[in-house]
Amino acid sequence: MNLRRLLRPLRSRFLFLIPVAPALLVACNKEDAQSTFGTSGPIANTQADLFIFIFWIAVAVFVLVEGALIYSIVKFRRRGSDDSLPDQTHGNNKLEVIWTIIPVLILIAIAVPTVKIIYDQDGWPTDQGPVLEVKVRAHQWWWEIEYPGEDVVTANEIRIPVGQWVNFSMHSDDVIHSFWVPKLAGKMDIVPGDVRELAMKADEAGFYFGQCAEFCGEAHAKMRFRVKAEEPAAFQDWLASMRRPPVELASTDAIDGQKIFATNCATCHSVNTWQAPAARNERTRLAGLRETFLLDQDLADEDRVNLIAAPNLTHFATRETLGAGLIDLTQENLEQWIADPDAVKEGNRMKDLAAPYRDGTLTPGDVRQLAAYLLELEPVAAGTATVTPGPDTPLKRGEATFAANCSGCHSTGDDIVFGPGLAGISNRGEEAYIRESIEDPGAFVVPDFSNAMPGNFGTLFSIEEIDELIVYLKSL
Ligand code: HEC
Ligand code: HEC
Ligand SMILES: [Cu+2]
Repeated sequence: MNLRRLLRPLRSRFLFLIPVAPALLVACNKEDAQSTFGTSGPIANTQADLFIFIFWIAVAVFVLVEGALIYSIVKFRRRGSDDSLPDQTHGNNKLEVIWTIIPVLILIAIAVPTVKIIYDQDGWPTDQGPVLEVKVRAHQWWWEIEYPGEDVVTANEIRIPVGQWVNFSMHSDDVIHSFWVPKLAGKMDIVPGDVRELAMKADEAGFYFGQCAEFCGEAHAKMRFRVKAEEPAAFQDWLASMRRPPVELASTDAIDGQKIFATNCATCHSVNTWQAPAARNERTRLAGLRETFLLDQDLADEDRVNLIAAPNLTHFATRETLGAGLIDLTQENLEQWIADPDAVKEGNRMKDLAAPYRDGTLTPGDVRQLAAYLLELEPVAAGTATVTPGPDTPLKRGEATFAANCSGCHSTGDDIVFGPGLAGISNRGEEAYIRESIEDPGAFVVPDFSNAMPGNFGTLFSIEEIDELIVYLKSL
């Protein structure tokens, strides 16, 4: 049989590879946002180098083994009508020892650098300056970000300084997720109930793509995020800006939007963590929302309060993306998100749970005003407001604590936001009742409301802070 005839069926069978091959090769483009070849930090660089090293060993093995195979097929093929058996080489000790030892040597050559790098990359170098700690908490399907000790909380976009080691300590509030910034480091699974740590460093400024890399439910593929690496001074400026108050709203749309937000959106989203107490409370607030959500699963439809932990929106206008790193933050995209979040990101919990979507009460006008409001949420310029003059009476301090911690659920009039309106609260009970309502809200649950007020204010606030709150509440 001649060789051409032998190869003919193969040729047609593998024709489909011709259109597919370029598609496969595209995955190797260094410039792509999630390419593991276009690396920008020491962790990813080392991992890519190790990959290339193993890749070339595999190429050499492939060429040698396939070469030997093809050579034997051609050289020892059956010729003419000679039916006699070729020489048999069973039990050739020399050959068998050689082809056992070679793979062992290859595996050792791969194992030594691999194991070394696994140990090297556990933690961070101790001789390269201070390490920035960033807390990441994964939620279905977005990321909560906290800078411990800085009183800064944000979501979905993580700012880090270029050239400094950053240690991400990661938790999950629900299922297993995986944190992956391909250009900076390999992925790390985040398991509920456990803390996982992953250190990395960005050598170049950039807006790096991140992606959850462990299937975690309906919107998993769209659970993205960004890491924005910027010069250390710019990073410090950003941290400081996150603690400054927002600019005064300028447009009437934004001012109207703020009211719509307070009644429809503030139950899940906070916009006030530029204030330190609110920033410190954000984690507990989100954990409380998560508990309400779990509790909700057991309730009949009419009893459900439908709350869930949601991304922090403080100074939202300074972000560049929306929907957990999914699309650019533009007026048009934002309006589309608010009008119908599911059209942008199928399965997200905002559309499922937020009351205005269940009741279909948001008008196109509301949507426009809400977007206008969110797009005006940015900090005042540095120097304009070095912390608004401290409220100095107990009443004023109580008011500030209330604005930062309670106003998302309570109006100071008669309107029900999520909890009861608090106007005239002192007529509803003695001071002891108000105190108990704050410190132990479960002790007496106001009829027709669910027991969904966070239970940790008693430990979160000092005795003075609670006294001030009561002074303020009694004034309503
Ligand atoms: C039931 C709780 C809940 C309510 C109420 C709610 N949201 Fe959301 N919102 C979420 C959740 C959860 C997400 C994250 C969705 C995702 O990315 O999977 C989200 C995401 C967002 C985002 C994108 C944030 C980001 O960083 O990508 C914006 C903007 C937003 N919501 C605005 C609003 C507005 C405006 C309202 C009021 C009309 C509102 N939300 C009401 C739960 C809620
Ligand atoms: C997550 C929403 C939420 C937050 C935040 C919240 N509350 Fe409440 N609050 C409720 C709900 C729901 C009730 C009614 C159920 C109950 O009595 O526990 C309530 C009840 C109350 C009552 C009793 C009202 C009455 O009519 O008798 C007081 C007083 C009160 N809250 C004060 C506060 C203060 C002060 C803060 C901030 C430190 C605060 N709440 C934060 C949801 C909230
Ligand atoms: Cu995930």
